[in-house]
Amino acid sequence: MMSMNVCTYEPDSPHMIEMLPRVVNLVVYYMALHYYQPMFTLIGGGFKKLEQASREMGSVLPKGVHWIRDSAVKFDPDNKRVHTGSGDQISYEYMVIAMGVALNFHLVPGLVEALEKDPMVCSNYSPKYVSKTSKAIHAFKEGNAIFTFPNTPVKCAGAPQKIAYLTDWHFRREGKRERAVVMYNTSLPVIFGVKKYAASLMDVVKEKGIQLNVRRNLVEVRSDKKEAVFENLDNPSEKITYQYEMLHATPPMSTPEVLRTCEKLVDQGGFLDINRNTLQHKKYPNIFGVGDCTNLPTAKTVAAISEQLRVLKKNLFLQMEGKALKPLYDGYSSCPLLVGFDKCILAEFDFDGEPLETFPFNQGKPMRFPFHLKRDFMPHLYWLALLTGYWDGPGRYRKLMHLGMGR
Ligand code: UQ1
Repeated sequence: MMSMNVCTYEPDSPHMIEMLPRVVNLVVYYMALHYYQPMFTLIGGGFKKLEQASREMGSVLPKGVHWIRDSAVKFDPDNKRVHTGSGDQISYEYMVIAMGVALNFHLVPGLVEALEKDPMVCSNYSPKYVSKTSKAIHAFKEGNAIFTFPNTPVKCAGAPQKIAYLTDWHFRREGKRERAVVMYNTSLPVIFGVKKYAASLMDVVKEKGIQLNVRRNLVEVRSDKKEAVFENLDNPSEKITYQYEMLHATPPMSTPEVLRTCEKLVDQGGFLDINRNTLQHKKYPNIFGVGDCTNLPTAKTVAAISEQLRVLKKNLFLQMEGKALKPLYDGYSSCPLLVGFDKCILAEFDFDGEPLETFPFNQGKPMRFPFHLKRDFMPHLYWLALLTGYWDGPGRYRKLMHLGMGR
């Protein structure tokens, strides 16, 4: 049995590695590569290559961190232990759980088979299928290009529609847009959960002639007939079948099984049950959480994680020193919504869906500057500053940009 001070654990499908370079001394994790997943939209869109989004895991872990190439198979929070796949037990004093979410392609009958066999079925969500997307866009001739959003919480809630906009852009350039129906079928009742940006996105949808169907959930793919079956979530007995020429699927997501089945740690939805302002577990004060596996009621993005890291660093140390925690997290999250090749709406908002914009201009308007921020600047910010512990969100810059006024 090993004994360590702080243990953070990353299983097979992290959104980002969410670690605390100066605090963590143990990482339980077994993936060989680490992916910068915000780049996956650009890879699917044909503007970047998968190799540009990955690094060797060993090269991004901070020096001094002990890397256990293993997986957690059971949490035992009462005895402060984690059981691993190889039969070890790790005891801890404090634990940060940052597991990300699992991609459950297998929960949609026929989807895995379609992704494996049909070159026109793709998903930007998986490194296995993301490179298929741009090939499918170029191979498309005519018919329905269908994009889906599942009936579960997802990471990067903008990604399922961003690829629809990039596809529309390619179709126009290749002169085949009139022969295509670009259809976005979402389980949500709205295009986006934050009012201000939903209004801008509705203008984009109208302008591009995209068919938006709300409350539609993908329940089956029949690749032999090129059919995608959706249920109407307002009337689940009603099934709607569409013929597809191209299908971009966003899989249902959940926390990984080891966490989801640990009732002591999770809420009813299976997400790590933490205080939304301090990031401390609601029952176990020596456990904290960040990122996609938590039940923080905000959008699951790396931008959100960057702000959560600041709060986590502060509160974990306060807890270790026996002091009162600070309710610092306001739900900040951000989603750079690409609405074409060179235009972006930079959504930034809090728990209440109120805009928290960094720059002193209206970020609800599609603009070129945030596109460059997303394509050219963010990857460097991630590799060089976030993973090394220097970037903890744009909060302080927002105050500067607004000359100390506002939040
Ligand atoms: C951000 O901090 C971040 O993490 C590095 C992202 O992920 C790639 C983002 O997309 C965004 C928008 C932010 C927020 C930063 C600024 C400068 C607005």
